[in-house]
Amino acid sequence: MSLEKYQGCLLGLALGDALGAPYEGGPLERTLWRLIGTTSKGEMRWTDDTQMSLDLAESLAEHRALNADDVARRFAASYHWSRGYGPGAARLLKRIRRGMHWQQANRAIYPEGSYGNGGAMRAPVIGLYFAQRPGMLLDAARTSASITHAHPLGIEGAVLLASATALALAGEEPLALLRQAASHCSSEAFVTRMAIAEKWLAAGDAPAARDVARALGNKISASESCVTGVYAALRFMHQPFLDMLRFIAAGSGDVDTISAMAGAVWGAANGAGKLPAAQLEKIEQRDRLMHAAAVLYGNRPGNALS
Ligand code: R7I
Ligand code: MG
Ligand code: MG
Ligand code: MG
Repeated sequence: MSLEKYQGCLLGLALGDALGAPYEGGPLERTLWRLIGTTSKGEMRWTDDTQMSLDLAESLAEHRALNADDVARRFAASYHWSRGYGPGAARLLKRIRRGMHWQQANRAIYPEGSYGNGGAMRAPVIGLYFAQRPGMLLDAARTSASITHAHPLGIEGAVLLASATALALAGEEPLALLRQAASHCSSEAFVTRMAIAEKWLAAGDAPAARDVARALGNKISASESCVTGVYAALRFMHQPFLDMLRFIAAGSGDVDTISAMAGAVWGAANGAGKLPAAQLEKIEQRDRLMHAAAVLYGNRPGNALS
């Protein structure tokens, strides 16, 4: 556990998001991002993945606990179409903003809750904050996801990313990390994919990006993206960050989110100092990201100084 690893995680998440965003979606979305993907100061913009991670981090920092009502309010207040939120998430956040309680609003969109990857893409923040409280981490991951992603698969994705992040902070090596993270998976969709990823890592295989996307997924649903993100982080854990992002982009699909998840786990393992400096220089709101990481680090339960 070090401040540098906390900053590596949040900056890695934001960099993965911003560098992956130009590859997300079809021709229409890519054209739109060429128009809105840069700030007026020439910085790289990030998307909903980073916005929701910051909202969650800043709420945890202020309340020194997971306060679901406050997190929901922050998500809704931050909503802006130009961050590229998922379609259901956009409708949900507008309802919360109009005053509907999140518990009622999210069931009004999808009766079983959303199984999109939006709950998992911000779960690394839960891994950071509860890194030294394994007994609280899983529950917090579930609660934080259920605000917008109450479907069991949406929640399972969040549990996977939160635990993978905490294990990366603790310095676990790829195969051991994967096995421990897999012990928290229960659905066939996740268990089957984690077993494939474990087999590849154990054998030292390096399947092509397209084959990984086909076997582990590259879509907007949690079950078809989270294992891919974790696998990419572990396969490239001891290789350059940008090689990992190129690999994910070559698999196409939900590139910003898979890169954000992989970037967070990779950054938690390697620390901010290993992130590519030129790209880091150009990311928007870098100071806010650094500050959020520092406050999560300082306030985390179990920290002797908190
Ligand atoms: O999961 P979510 O927040 O989207 C995140 C993605 C990331 O790629 C971001 O980068 C951003 O681009 O969006 O958004 P949701 O709308 O909750 O879920 C994503 C999609 O999954 C939905 O738009 C639906 O297509 C699908 N989906 C469902 N479809 C039917 N029934 C999710 N849950 C259901 C369901 O219960
Ligand atoms: Mg996004
Ligand atoms: Mg999008
Ligand atoms: Mg995405």
